[in-house]
Amino acid sequence: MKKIAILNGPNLNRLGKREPEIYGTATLKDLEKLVRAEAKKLGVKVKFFQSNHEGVLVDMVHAFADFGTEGFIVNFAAYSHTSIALHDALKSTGLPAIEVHISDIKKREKFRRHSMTAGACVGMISGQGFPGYVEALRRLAKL
Ligand code: CA2
Repeated sequence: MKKIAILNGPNLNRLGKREPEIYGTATLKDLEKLVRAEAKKLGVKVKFFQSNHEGVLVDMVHAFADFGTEGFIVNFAAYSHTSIALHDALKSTGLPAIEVHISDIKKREKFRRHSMTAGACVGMISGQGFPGYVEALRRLAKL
């Protein structure tokens, strides 16, 4: 069974609490339920992890890779725009990653329009809400 890790970055544990016009009203737990349901259909094993700390996310990219993960879905949130460390961590695994953003980062503030980590990914899905994660899982399941 293919193993995929889903990593979420800073403040995504606050989903559903504020800014529903941008991120919707559902929570990170709701996202997990949605993705788990799709994983079941696809016959894929999924692991979820969220942290507000850049170094912890780097460590978890390494740990998931070392323990047999075959691909990543990443939403490093604000670190997507700044983190060479997370870019390099993904690259260091040699594994396929798809970056997901709930909102459309190209249509938001200038500082969100560039992703530092997308260059280490085989694809990016932005602005599709939670279904973006489901689509990313489908794509990785086919690789
Ligand atoms: O659209 C996305 O998925 C983002 O990665 C979300 C990040 C943001 O920094 C990126 O530019 C785009 C923000 C994470 C969640 O922030 C919240 C803010 C208020 C209430 C709940 C979550």
